[in-house]
Amino acid sequence: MKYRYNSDDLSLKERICRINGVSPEKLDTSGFHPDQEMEVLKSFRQKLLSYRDKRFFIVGDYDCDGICATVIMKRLLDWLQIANNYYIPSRSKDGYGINDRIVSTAIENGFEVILCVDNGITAGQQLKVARDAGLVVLILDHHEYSDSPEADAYLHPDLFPETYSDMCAGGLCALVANGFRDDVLSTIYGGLATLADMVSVFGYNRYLMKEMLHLLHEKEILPLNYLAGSKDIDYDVLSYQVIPKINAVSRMDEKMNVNYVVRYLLENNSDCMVYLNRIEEINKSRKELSRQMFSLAERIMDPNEKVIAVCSEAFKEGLCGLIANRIMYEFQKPALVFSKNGRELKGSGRSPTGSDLYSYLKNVEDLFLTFGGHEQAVGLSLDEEKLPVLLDYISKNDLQIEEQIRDVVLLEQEEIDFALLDQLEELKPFGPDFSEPLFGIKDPVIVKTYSSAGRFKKYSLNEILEAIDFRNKKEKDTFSRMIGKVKRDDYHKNKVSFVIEETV
Ligand SMILES: [Mn+2]
Repeated sequence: MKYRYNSDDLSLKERICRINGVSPEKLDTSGFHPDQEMEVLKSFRQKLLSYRDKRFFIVGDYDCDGICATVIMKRLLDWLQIANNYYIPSRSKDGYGINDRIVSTAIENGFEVILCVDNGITAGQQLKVARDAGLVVLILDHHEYSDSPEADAYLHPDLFPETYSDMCAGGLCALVANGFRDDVLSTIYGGLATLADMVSVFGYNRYLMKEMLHLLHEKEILPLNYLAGSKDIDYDVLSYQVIPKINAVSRMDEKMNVNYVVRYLLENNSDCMVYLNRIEEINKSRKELSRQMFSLAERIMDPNEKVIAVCSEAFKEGLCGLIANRIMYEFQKPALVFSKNGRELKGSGRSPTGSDLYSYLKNVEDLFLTFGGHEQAVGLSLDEEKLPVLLDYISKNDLQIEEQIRDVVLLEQEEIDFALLDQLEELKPFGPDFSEPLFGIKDPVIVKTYSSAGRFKKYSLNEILEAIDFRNKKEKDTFSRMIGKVKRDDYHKNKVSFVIEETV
């Protein structure tokens, strides 16, 4: 990793915008109004209303986006007094998206409309069966598609003007739902889905996320407040505490049916406590299992390979992506992690910015039973007898990784204070197209050092500033530069944290 130090005289906002290559005006969300109307949106709503006497079956997705989208549409249909039920497929038993079994269940149970949220746009085959059987199909989806969708009506962000073009399913659903009436929970869950789904943080997405946080500061939304625990809700608490808990359930779905998470979020009163304890427990075991899987991966992998590939019967399918991500992050290399069930291996791959794992594996696509994804993340499955061929390909063919240059906002340690924290808060949310800035401290002066055996090292720099290093590296404690992120300290309100990523 290379760093480029930026110490020009602009304001923090201007510096961070320049580093990200965006103009400061893009951060302004005042141009958005909930009552703003688009024709495609209006006609979708009319279409939906025209089926109001029919029985709806919402089919969602098991990640945070799909769950929030399901919650929003369930609330809307209830409010419109449309008879409805919902189903979120099981990650391990059904896999992603609507399938033949779900379609037959809908038909057998007398549903008349299938409403797919966060899936369906590429499920032409399955949905054709439903339409041939006389059901109406509606789709709210944001995934890429090439064939015209099999639906009586659909909405996809590519039908919208540019400022709405990279919305997730939860955001789409909030847009549809809030056109009927203003609903605080729909805005909140739309914003939460947007934060979770790693889509653009500009345009309507930004408006929605800022509205969400504003509403969460004004109102008590028990299911989310409980998941945040004792912490004050901000974007980081949502991204690193709340969303992972919501996502944990489908990863461990032998312990709890993911449909209960929809119920949990719908239940905006203390009754939701019943599910809360289970979600918390599942998240704990998800963390523990991830730790075990990672240390097993470390033991069986060859860290000298250019692309790290590991496979074990002990790996849990739903967690392979998380492990691949962690290997990639810690070893700065592309990683493939496979779980094994009978003869079938199911894997997830992650690779660093500046590389294209998708094209690299596309060359040997014939080896796979299923294969999909994009440059930095792939999902695939294969028969175990094909694994040696894949490993052979990996060992003989390099995956090019372009070295990244990361911009660093260079500051004196005295400049890192609560005022800076406030300025950063104003610029949030950060995301894939507006990344959280890296800061550099010039010649840090360390007043005191603490270390917590094997977990972290902490350096006290002045009365309010503490730098913390989780990297577990043995190095001397004198630095000419510390590079990292500036964070609020959740536990010590009178401190500002500097989370070290690199030291020079
Ligand atoms: Mn989604």
